[in-house]
Amino acid sequence: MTTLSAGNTNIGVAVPDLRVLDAPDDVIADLKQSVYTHKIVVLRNQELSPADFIAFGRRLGAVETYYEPMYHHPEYPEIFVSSNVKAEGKQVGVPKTGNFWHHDYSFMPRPFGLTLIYPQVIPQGRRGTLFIDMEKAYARLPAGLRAEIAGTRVVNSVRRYFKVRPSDVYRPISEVLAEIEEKTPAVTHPTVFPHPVTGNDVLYISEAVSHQMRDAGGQPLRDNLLPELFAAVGQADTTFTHPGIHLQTFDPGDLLIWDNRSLVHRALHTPQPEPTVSFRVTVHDEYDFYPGIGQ
Ligand code: 7UC
Ligand code: FE
Repeated sequence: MTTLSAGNTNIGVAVPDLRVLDAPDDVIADLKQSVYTHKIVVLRNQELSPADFIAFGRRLGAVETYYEPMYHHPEYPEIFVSSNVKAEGKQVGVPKTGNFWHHDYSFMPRPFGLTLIYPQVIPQGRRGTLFIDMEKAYARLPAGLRAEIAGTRVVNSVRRYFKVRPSDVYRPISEVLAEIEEKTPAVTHPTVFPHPVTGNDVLYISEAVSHQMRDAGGQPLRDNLLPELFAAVGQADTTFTHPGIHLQTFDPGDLLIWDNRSLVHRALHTPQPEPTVSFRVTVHDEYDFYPGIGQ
């Protein structure tokens, strides 16, 4: 394996030629371990059909199907499609996904540990995904902030980034908002939890979905605490030059796997959209997402 050069965050490792469907179980176990150690693994030179991609996901754990069908691959619902390319005049998947700091599924009661992205059509300009390692970010927080958030919880909701569906046109916005609250009510998670594999504490907040912090008794904490935390870790930096921010680029044939517990991420999109298509499979690994959450 070779270390990727991008950025100074020491995130990421590349694997040149792994036959992901034929590789023995112990090789897959090592691969998984390196996702937790290096946070991102880039598998180069992959040639997988949609069914192969899902089969590989199943070798890593239990595949989660996205709750909102608008994102599904027409033949393989387990694949989340991010695309601005119309197939025979029809929109497939959803354009401009994830253009905000988030963890996948952190607005759900039981998030998953691993995200796999397999880009299908890669734009020339502004390609890549930004990441922040929130394990490192927690370790670098000022001691005062670390003490203040000990034992607290964070409230997350998808409501600010829920994407209106074609079928929502002409619906009253109040009805759409009520549906979001009913189907995906706000959830609380620990603000900090130990990573089940590295054992290090992870700061689990994101600018897109985290909107309140509460003490152990459920009382709201001061309003400016979350913005201070976002600023400290780089999630408020609109120039993306904060030293904690890592840009991960990819080339055709690359398949990315990342640690969805410790990394927050954010997609880059071209202002003048060039064709972009990406397939995603998400996986619950064998560890509780955090202690006490259950399987
Ligand atoms: O459209 C999107 O950017 C999807 C986003 C709100 N959620 C992705 C996820 O897995 O949490
Ligand atoms: Fe995402």
